[in-house]
Parts: sequence; C-alpha cells; structure tokens
Amino acid sequence: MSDVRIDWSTGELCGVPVRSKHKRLAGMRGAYRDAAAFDALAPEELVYSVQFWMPVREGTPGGLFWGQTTICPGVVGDEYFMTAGHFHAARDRAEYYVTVRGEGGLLLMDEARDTRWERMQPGSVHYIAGGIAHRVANTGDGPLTFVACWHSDAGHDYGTILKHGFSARLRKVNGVPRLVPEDRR
Ligand code: PAN
Ligand code: ZN
Repeated sequence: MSDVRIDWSTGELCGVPVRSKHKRLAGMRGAYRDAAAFDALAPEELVYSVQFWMPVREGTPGGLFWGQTTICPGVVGDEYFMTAGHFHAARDRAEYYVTVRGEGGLLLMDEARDTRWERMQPGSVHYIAGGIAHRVANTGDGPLTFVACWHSDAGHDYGTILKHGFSARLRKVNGVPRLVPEDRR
C-alpha cells in the first residue's frame, strides 16, 4: 500500500508525507495589475493552496514530485485569482498539469516573453515544456484544482516573474477570459 492517496473528485491528497502551503493576497503584492482593487481586499484572503509529496530530497536527479493546487474563485479588479507563476530554475525541466475540477487558464510564456494560454477544464492534460514559465488563473465560479508532476531537480525561479511579470494577463472582459498583452515594463 502506498503512503499517499488522492481523492479524484477533489484532487485532495492525504497521507503522512503530504505537506502543504497556502498563498494569501498579502503574499502576492505586486502580482496583480490593479493596485487599488488589491488594497480593497482583505490581505488574509486565501488565493490558493498547494499540497505536495516529495518522496525524494529536493534536487535529487531523476526523481519526481507530485502535487495538487486549488485556486479559489475571485478577481482583483478584472484579473482572475492566479498562482504566482515561475520558470523552473533548471530550464530544461518539463512538467504535467492535469485539471481535476473547475475552469481556468494556463498561461505559458517562453524566454522570448511570448505568452499563450490553454483552457483548463476537468480532464484537460497540459504539457509544460522546459524553459516555459507557467501560471494558472481560475476563470470559473468555483474552486479550480489541478494535479502536477515535476522533476525533483527542477527548482523554482520565482524571481524572474516577480521582477518582469508575464507579458500578458488573463482578464475578465465582458464576463469571459481574454489574454491581454501587458504594457511594456
Ligand atoms: C506547481 C506550482 C503550484 C503553485 O506545483 O508550484 O501550482 O504555483 P506557484 O509555484 O507558481 O506559486 C508547479 O508548477 N511546480 O513546479
Ligand atoms: Zn512548475
């Protein structure tokens, strides 16, 4: 019997080795476009939670990690609640995302800063190639959950996104998601 189980109806993991992290609005200052809308929301509001299983030490060559991310429904101004987003520190490391429930958008940006997006819906399988920054936005009315599998030696480069952002944002325009190019910065 494995140490970890997944509930496929929610994506939730259970088992002793499972760890979790919670991202609240206070930890995402600067990520959203509309600063006034951001300041009007409660800093302690939960944006997303991640559960993950690291069966080997971070940095182990050839190992794999498993996780699930649940993003709450919500907007900051017209921008959907989303993950911070990152490149993998080891740029050649790829990843799979698979949607469990909800509706969303996966933003994919290459190192030339070209951004495209893929719709996420239950059952959609997304291959994130190496060298591609990835961020998920919840475009639906309920929780968006996806599972992920990535290399234990991938590492996370959050700094590049913190500094330069993505070149486009997924915004709610006339009630539907639209990829809107960012002003240059
Ligand atoms: C995912 C992400 C998770 C949270 O497990 O880490 O969805 O997003 P941020 O890490 O951008 O906050 C993954 O892509 N791992 O590599
Ligand atoms: Zn990743």
